[in-house]
Parts: sequence; C-alpha cells; structure tokens
Amino acid sequence: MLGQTPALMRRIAHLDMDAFYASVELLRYPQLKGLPVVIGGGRRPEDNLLARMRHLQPEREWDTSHLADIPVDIFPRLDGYTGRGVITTATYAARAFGVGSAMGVMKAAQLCPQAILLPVDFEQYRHYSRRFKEIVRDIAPVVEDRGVDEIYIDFTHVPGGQREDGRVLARLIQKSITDDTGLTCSIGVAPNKLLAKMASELNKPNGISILKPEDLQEKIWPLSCRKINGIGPKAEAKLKVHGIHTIGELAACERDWLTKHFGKSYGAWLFDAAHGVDERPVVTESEPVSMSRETTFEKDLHVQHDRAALGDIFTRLCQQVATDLQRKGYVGKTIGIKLRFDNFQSVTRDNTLAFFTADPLAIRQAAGQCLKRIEFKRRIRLLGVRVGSLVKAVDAPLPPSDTEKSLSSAITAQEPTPSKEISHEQADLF
Ligand code: TTP
Ligand code: MG
Ligand code: MG
Repeated sequence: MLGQTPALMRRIAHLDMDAFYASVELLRYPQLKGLPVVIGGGRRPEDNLLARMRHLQPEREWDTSHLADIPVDIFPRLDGYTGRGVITTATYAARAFGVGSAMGVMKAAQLCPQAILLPVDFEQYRHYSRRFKEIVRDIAPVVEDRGVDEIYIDFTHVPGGQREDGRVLARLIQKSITDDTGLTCSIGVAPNKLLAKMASELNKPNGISILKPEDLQEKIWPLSCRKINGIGPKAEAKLKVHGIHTIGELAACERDWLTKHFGKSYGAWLFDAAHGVDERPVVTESEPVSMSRETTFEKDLHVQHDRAALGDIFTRLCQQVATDLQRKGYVGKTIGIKLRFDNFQSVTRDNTLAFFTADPLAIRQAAGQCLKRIEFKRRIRLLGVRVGSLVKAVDAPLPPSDTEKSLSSAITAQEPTPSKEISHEQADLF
C-alpha cells in the first residue's frame, strides 16, 4: 500500500473473566484447582478453616499466609446443606454437574454433593476487577466498564489491533492479565459490541474467538435468540409463540412484521440485531444508573410479628445506600424498594422526589412511603432499597429551599455523614 492508509475496519472486543469469583478464590486456595467448587451460601468467617487447622495441627502455625496448605478434605462440602443461600458462580468442574450461577445451594447439593462450598468475598473480587481493567487500559485505552468481570475494548486504532483481525492483541491482553493476576479470561473480537459479546462466550474458558461479518450465518444464526444481549425471557417467550427460536429464524423475519408485533423501536432493533448490525460506540466513562442494597432473611419475616426486626433492617439498608452514594459522590431522586415474598413473588415500588439526595433520612422517608403501597399477604423473604436517577453530587441542582443544609449533607458530602440515628417509627409499616 503506497502512501494510502486503507479505511480501518471497526474491531470491538468483549472480554469476560472466566468463573470470576471462583477463580479469585482459587488464587487463595490453589489446592482446589480442578475440583468442583461453588461460591455462595451466605457469609462465614474467613478463618474458620484456619481455626480448624489450629485445632487439628496445633504444633504448627496457621495464619492467612498458610491458606494454600489447608488439606482439601477440611473444606466444607455441599453434601447435607440445608440453608437458603444462592450460588454466585461455580468452577467449570462443578458446571459439568449442571451447577451454576443463581441456583439455590440446596439444589446444587443434590446435583454435586461433593462440591466444595466457599463464602463470597466481594472486596477481593473488586480488587481483581480493578486490577484486570487497569492492565487492559495500559494496553488499549478505550475501555467500557460493563460490571465486575467484563469490559468492551475498542481495538480499531490500537497499534496492532487489526493484526489477524484482532487475535494478536487479544492474545497479548489475555497473557498480560494471566501473568499479572493468575486469572484467565475469554475474549471475542467482532465488528461491533453486540457480536463481540456473543463471540466472547463461544470459546470459554480461556478462549479467543474472532467474528467477521461473513461468519454471521455460520456462527451466530444457529444460536438461540436468548444469546442476544437485549432479548430477555419475556421477548424470548413471545418470539417462541411465533415459532422463532434461533437468531437465523429471527433474521428471516421481515422488518415490518417485527415492528408490527414487537413495536416500532424494539422490532427494528430485533431486525438489526439478528443481522449483526450495531453502531453503539465504546463509552469510556460509564455512570451508574442506580445504587441499591438488599438482603435475604435467614427466615421469612412477618410484617406485624417481626415489625421491629424489619424496621431495623429497612433502616440499615437505607443507611447503607446513602453511604454508598456519598462515598461515590452521587445523589439520586428516585427512591425504590423491592420485596420478595415467601412464594418468590417480587414487587417493586418507587417514588420520585422533587430534589436529589444522598441523605439517609430522606431515603428512609421516601422508601417508607413506597412500603405503604404494598399489600402484605405473605411473609417476606427479601427486602431491598434502591436510589435511581443518579447524577454526580457536584452536578446536582440545589433544592429550592434549605440550600445550606443540602450543601453540607447531600451535595458536597463525600464521606458518610455521621448520621443522626434514624428511628424506624418514621414509617407507618415497619
Ligand atoms: P459471569 O461472567 O456471568 O460468570 P462467571 O465469570 O462466573 O463465569 P463465566 O463468565 O466463565 O461463564 O459473572 C461474573 C461474576 O458475577 C460471577 O463470577 C459471580 C457473579 N454473579 C452472581 O453473583 N450472580 C449471577 O447470577 C451471575 C450470573 C454472576
Ligand atoms: Mg465471567
Ligand atoms: Mg460476566
């Protein structure tokens, strides 16, 4: 090519860490490599295992630098588990038994009783999440954060990003992450985000898959419609009613037919998605839309008999969300609650305020109002509080009155306000 640079083809990568929480746990306990391990089941003090080892082998020292020496047969197994915990993830060895994310631990215990059960340690996962993203940004700076274990990366203008359609850069990124952290990931590279996301799943774990426009028919069309990020269970069910199961079947539908049955905007999006069309850019600064805290109770609670306990938990959740917002420098105006009843039915209610806040009292009050709009016929299994419509605290419009107060508590506060005790009598219900 003499002096002429050809137009660069868009090359977008999606990177997703493999069995993320479980893989982080295996860094601590390498003796569990290759075994079925599940993460979840509620909190357990981290050094339970060390305490047992001190008892079993008092002649030697057991502290956190000896975690890798704990014998495998000391670890708790799923066998006989009777709690209400849910699995966050499982190693690939456990997945071979049909165990996976969002499954009840009791169900998993039936499928794979010999699997080892480890508690979650979010702080550790956040640490590795930050670390792998830093490593990628050092190599390819245009990165969109998509949650704890995944990102989009724009390869288009990165030196070497076009070589072998992105495979060379994907390999370099994979190797850099593994060398630094000991963790593996899978990467899909494609002409856009939609296809890259699907591609990253095609070769898991520790895989790379490259999709070119001409691969659509062979590699994407045979997949179930559900594989498209944006087709949820409801849309999937509706598509099935019309006999549409695969992406190829969706692609065979007329655009007009889709807009007629699925609405103008969603129908058009379905048509484009099935044809692998997606123009969304990789957005480097992503702002959170909402922040929430929720808790599942040890035993289901009754709105009247357990009023005091519910009130305390509710107040604590509001305080926690307020602290999260203040720490990260956000304020919000839509205050919502979520409840799950003992029959697993979930309800949500929200309440939009006239002002932005990160104040625990204001959140508690607004959330209390939401509670009143719920009919309590059953015991409660889960309770959550959410604050949405977030803006950066520094960008928030000041409330029309009481400007002084908001300046000191909601708008500029970066650290949790040493909050006045909130009494749960402020809401009528709990
Ligand atoms: P995923 O990327 O969906 O799953 P994974 O990394 O465990 O496994 P893989 O990507 O190899 O298929 O989710 C990332 C983490 O998010 C996961 O390790 C645990 C957590 N998670 C939950 O807590 N609950 C869930 O339902 C899911 C799907 C994930
Ligand atoms: Mg993952
Ligand atoms: Mg993921």
